[in-house]
Order: sequence, then structure tokens, then C-alpha cells
Amino acid sequence: MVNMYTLSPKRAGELLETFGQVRALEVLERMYLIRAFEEKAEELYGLGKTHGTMHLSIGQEASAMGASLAVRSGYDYLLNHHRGHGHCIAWGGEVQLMMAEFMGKEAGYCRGRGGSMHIADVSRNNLGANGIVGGGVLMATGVGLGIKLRGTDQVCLGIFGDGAANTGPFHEALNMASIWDLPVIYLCENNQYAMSMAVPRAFNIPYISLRSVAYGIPGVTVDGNDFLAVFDVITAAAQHARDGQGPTLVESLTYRWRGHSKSDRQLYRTREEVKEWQAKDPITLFAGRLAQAGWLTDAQQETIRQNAYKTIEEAVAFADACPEPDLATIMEGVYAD
Ligand SMILES: Cc1ncc(C[n+]2csc(CCOP(=O)(O)OP(=O)(O)O)c2C)c(N)n1
Ligand SMILES: [Mg+2]
Repeated sequence: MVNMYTLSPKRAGELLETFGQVRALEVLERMYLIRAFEEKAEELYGLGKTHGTMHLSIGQEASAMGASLAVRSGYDYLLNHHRGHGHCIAWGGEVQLMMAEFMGKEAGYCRGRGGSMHIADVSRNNLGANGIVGGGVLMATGVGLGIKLRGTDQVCLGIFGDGAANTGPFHEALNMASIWDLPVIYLCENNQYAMSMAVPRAFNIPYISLRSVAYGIPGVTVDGNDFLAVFDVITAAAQHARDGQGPTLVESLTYRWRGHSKSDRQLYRTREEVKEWQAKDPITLFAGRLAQAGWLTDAQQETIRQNAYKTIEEAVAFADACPEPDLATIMEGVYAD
């Protein structure tokens, strides 16, 4: 029932063929856009241009992109967690509106009320993050129930971390989704840590996806730094859900390159470990595949990279020029009518 998915070179070739060069290059562009957004977010935080804390997803770009492209963003639903900038961009979010939200501006996705952790894009069925670890897992189950009651062929992609998989709501959510065959893909982004807690110290099983056995649903672990592998696995899970067969638990093995949040001194890991994972950079891996297919030269890659950073600079200029929310509107959205 549980398996470690391995992407064969043959399957990788088939998937690339299905994408085609133009779309594959767009994937690379968007992965660079996530990286550039995150690096700029870190810089802006240092300059005091955002409020509250933030959680960066540098190193986890392939997981966000592979999962988002395997479902129909805007038609299907997304629920993610606090480390959500990359998910929002992968889902098709506008970086200008995201940057405005990040900087607390009225033009932002949530009118500046959400900030870094709550950049939802409801117009595209991205229902956003939840500050409560494990909270989004329950909400994804609720969305799955809503889809089932309405009888559409939509699915819900619920993304959470390894830490969330050790909370009570995770059990309640997966059990309920299983007994009711809800169309949910539970994607656990195992980035090896929940704050300072390393996964091997928090789990006595080799794969988090093994938990699926307890709920009678399929479980798969995949290399979360490999865009094509994540895409393939989530595509199958989405089809399974659409066929009325219920949820799947997918574990995507990846790594967060930065600290948990800005106040993290990272005393729980070595520089060598970080370097080992940086050598498995998801962007370099995907670009390498494209180069091997003859679809990307070094010069083209550099142009794509630079364009991503330019787009983010433009987003910052846009957000900088936007007004702060009017104090008189502070209570709007706090209470439902
Ligand atoms: C219910 C609850 N407990 C604790 C916290 C504090 N907290 C915020 S993020 C986090 C770790 C989450 O780790 P993981 O789920 O692996 O996600 P990651 O940060 O690694 O992406 C914790 C304990 C919280 N926000 N909510
Ligand atoms: Mg984690």
C-alpha cells in the first residue's frame, strides 16, 4: 500500500514530451520566480518592510510546482500552510498582489490584513494558509466534503508539513476523508524539521506516508526536489480522487534551506547538512533535465533567472507605491454580517 516512488529516465522523458518545451520552460521560470520572491522577502524583512514573521520555502520549489500543475488551479482547491509563498506563486498567484500583501498594503490579496502567512487568492480557489499547525489539514477535509456534496469532479490539494503530521487533527482529517472517500490529496512536505525538531526524532517510522496504512488509503513517498516526480505522483492521486476512490497521502521529501522563521539560530543542524541538500537544488535538477533534452542553453537559463529577479523588483516597486490600509477600515472583515 505504501511505496517509495522512483521516476525512471524513460518516464521522465515521456513526461517532458507531454509538457513540451514551451510549457517546460514556463515551469522553470516560475520556479525561479518563487526563489526570487523568497530572497526578496528575506531582504525586505531585514529592512523592516513587512510586519510579523515569515517562513521561507527556498529549496522546496519543485514540490509546490509539481503539485500545483498536476491539478487544475482555479477549478480545484488549494489549502496550504504557513510556508506558503511558493504554493501561491505555483498556483498562479500574481506576484505584485502577493508583494503588496506581504508589505501590508491595501492592494494586497487580503487587503494587507494577512501579511506573509495569509496570502490567500480566493479568486483562484487558493483558500490560503492557516497559522494553526494541522488546521489546514482539517479544512482540506471540509473542502473535500463540500466537493462531494456538490457532486463536482473537483479535488482539494491540502499541503502541510511533517510537524502537522504529528498532530491530532491529522488523524481526524485523514480518517474522516477515508471513510467518506473524499476527493483530497494530502501532501506532506517533509522538509526534515518542524522548527528545531528533526523528523527522525519525531517519528519512529521510515516514511511518514506509512501512516496511510492506518487509514486504509494509498500512501506514496516521492523525491520532493524533483518536479517531474512530484507531478507524476500528484497526477495519479488526483485521478484516484476524481474516480471517487478517495484520498491519498503523499509525502514529498525536501529541505528548507533557511531557518524556520527569522528568529531561528539553527543550532540543531550542521552547515554540512545544509550544503548536502543544496547540492540537490530542485531548480538545478529541472534545468539539467531541460538542458539534456536540448531545450535549454546556459545563456537561456541565465536570462530566465535574471527576468525572474526583474519581475520581483517590479513587484516591489508596485507594492511600495501602494497606500497602507485606511485606519477607519480596520474592523472590516473581522466579524461576519
Ligand atoms: C497548533 C500549533 N502548535 C504549534 C505552533 C507553532 N509552530 C508554528 S510552525 C511549527 C512547526 C511546523 O513544522 P512543519 O509542520 O514541519 O512545517 P514547516 O515549518 O517545516 O514547513 C510550529 C510548532 C502553531 N503555530 N500551531
Ligand atoms: Mg517541516
